[in-house]
Amino acid sequence: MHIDILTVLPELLASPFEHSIMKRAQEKGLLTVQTHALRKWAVNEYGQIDDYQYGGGAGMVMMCEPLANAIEELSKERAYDDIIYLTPDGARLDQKMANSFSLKHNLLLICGHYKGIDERIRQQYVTKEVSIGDYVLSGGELAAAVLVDAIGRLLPGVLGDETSALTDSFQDHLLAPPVYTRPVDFRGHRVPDVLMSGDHKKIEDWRYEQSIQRTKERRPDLLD
Ligand code: 6GU
Repeated sequence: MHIDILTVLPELLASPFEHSIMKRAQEKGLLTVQTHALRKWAVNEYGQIDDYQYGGGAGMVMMCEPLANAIEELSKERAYDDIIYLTPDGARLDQKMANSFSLKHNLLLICGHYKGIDERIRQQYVTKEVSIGDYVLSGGELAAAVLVDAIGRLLPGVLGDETSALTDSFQDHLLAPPVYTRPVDFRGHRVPDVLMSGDHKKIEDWRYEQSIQRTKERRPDLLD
C-alpha cells in the first residue's frame, strides 16, 4: 500500500512512521508513506496557502488552488482509491473503517488546518472525510498519523503473528481480555490459574468470558 499525505507541517509527520511496527511495514516493502509539503504549491513566493474567509469571521481557510494543484499533480503519479480529508466533522474512525481502508492500494490524506479547507475542494476531490473522535485537534496531522497506524498494522505480513490483529479489541466488537506475563506472583497478586493450566480450550473459553465481561462493564454500546 502507498499513502501520500498532504500537509502544511511535514515535520510533524517525520517520525511517527519510523518506529516499531510502521517502520517494519515500510522495511518489508508492505507500506510506503510519503509526506508532501503543501507550500510547494503555494500561490505566491511568500508561501501563501490560506486566506481570509468570505463572509467574515476569525480564522483562515486553506485555499483551493494549492490543494487542487497538489491533488492533480499527485494523481498523475497514482490512481487513488480514496482521497481522504481529515476533519473533526468527518465520519468517526473505527476498526471497521480501518479494515476497509486496509484493502486499498493508494490513499491520499489531506490534513486540514486553521478553519479547514475550502468547501469546493471537499466537493470536487475528496472522496472520504474522517474524524478520529469527538474532540478538536489543532490540525489533521496527528489524526493522519493515527489513521496510517490503524491501517498499516492490518496489512498482511506486517504483524509478526499473522493472526494477532484478529484478536485485537474491537475486531469482533469485543474488548481484548486481560493479559499477564512473568512473574506468577507479583507482590501477592497471582496470575489466574487457568492461564497456566496448559488446557487450550479452557484458556480460550476464559478469555472469551473475560472479553464479554469487560465489554459489558466498559463498553456496553459495543454489544448492541
Ligand atoms: Cl481528523 N482533525 C482535527 N483537526 N481535529 C480532529 C480530528 C481531525 N479528528 C478529531 N478531532
